[in-house]
Amino acid sequence: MSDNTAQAEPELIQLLTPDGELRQHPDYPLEIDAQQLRELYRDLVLVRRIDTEAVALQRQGELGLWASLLGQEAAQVGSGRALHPNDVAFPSYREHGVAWCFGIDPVQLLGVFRGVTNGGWDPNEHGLQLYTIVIGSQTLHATGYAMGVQRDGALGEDGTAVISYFGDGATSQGDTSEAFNFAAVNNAPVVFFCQNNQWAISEPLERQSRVPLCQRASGFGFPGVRIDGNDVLASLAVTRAALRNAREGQGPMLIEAFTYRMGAHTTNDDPTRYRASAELEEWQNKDPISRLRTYLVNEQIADDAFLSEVEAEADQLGERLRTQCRQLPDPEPLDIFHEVYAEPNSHIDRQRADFADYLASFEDVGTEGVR
Ligand SMILES: Cc1ncc(C[n+]2csc(CCOP(=O)(O)OP(=O)(O)O)c2C)c(N)n1
Repeated sequence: MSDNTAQAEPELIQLLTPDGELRQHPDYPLEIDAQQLRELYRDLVLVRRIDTEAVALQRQGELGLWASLLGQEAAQVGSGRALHPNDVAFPSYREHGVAWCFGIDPVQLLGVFRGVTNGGWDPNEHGLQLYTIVIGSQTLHATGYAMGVQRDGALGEDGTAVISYFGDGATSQGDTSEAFNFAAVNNAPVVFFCQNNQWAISEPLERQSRVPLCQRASGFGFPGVRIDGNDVLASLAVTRAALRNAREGQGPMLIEAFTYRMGAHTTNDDPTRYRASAELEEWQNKDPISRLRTYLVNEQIADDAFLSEVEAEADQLGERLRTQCRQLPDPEPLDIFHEVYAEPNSHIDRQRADFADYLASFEDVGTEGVR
């Protein structure tokens, strides 16, 4: 392919520089007070601690797997805190920071990766749909839901906006292109939040797209922007604007959060086999937490007492997760058939009965041992 197909780099929307300096952006003015800034810092630190503990628990054999969000905390917390109570999110499997913003107890996330629950939480209770492993499929689920919101007339200031989280790799899935097109032609109230963490397991970004991902949106007829995904304030301001536009009936928007997966793809992966350590070091200098801490300290919004308080809270959270993860009860074998369909289903009933008979056929397991 000739070089003249390469595109100019789009603007990187950034409010907080890696050195911790705050700038206003003409299109995305941010109103935020000192208390809200401290809360964002607390969120980032606690979310990172959830991740660190979960990786350690997996190494100790307490979880089957974990998908680390290390490096992506700002993209997730900023966008998660932009959501209104009526908004609904469709996540991938790495959205632990978004789950935190929805008030999901992180022990429920551990339950998913320990394999002791079929889903983890009730989506109707929290507005966060279940984690999705089938890459890109949640973009279609989100778009369909958003079209439903539109048909219910549930738009407006107190209405519902929908957000779908996915990765750079997911943009190569047909589902994602179909979702973009459906959302565009129906003017659906959905925000596509792509965390471009530069890697889809071992596939680098240049193998996903010849054009910057945010520019994909224009071909479908809706706006797309690139934000600094390690800047929690850019993520908050731009997602807030996109959700507001969606609620007001202005249709979809694509946000490409330009970030980096600092850890492995999952605990099953070894990134040293396919990427250079210099790349990781470069991104460590853009760490999302240290830049906010620098800003808060320089502006005297946070003092040593506050920073130690947050650290102590993270220690307590870590201890609770270690204890409660080990206490999660193992499911009964027949629980696998729960919540497959919302309504009773004869196929599932038959499979459950067959499996119960099979279990009962073992000498040491009576029917009272199964539910
Ligand atoms: C439809 C489908 N194809 C392939 C896979 C296997 N798979 C799991 S994760 C992954 C990479 C996803 O990369 P990306 O969308 O960038 O998200 P990230 O893991 O980096 O957050 C792939 C190909 C899958 N889960 N679903």
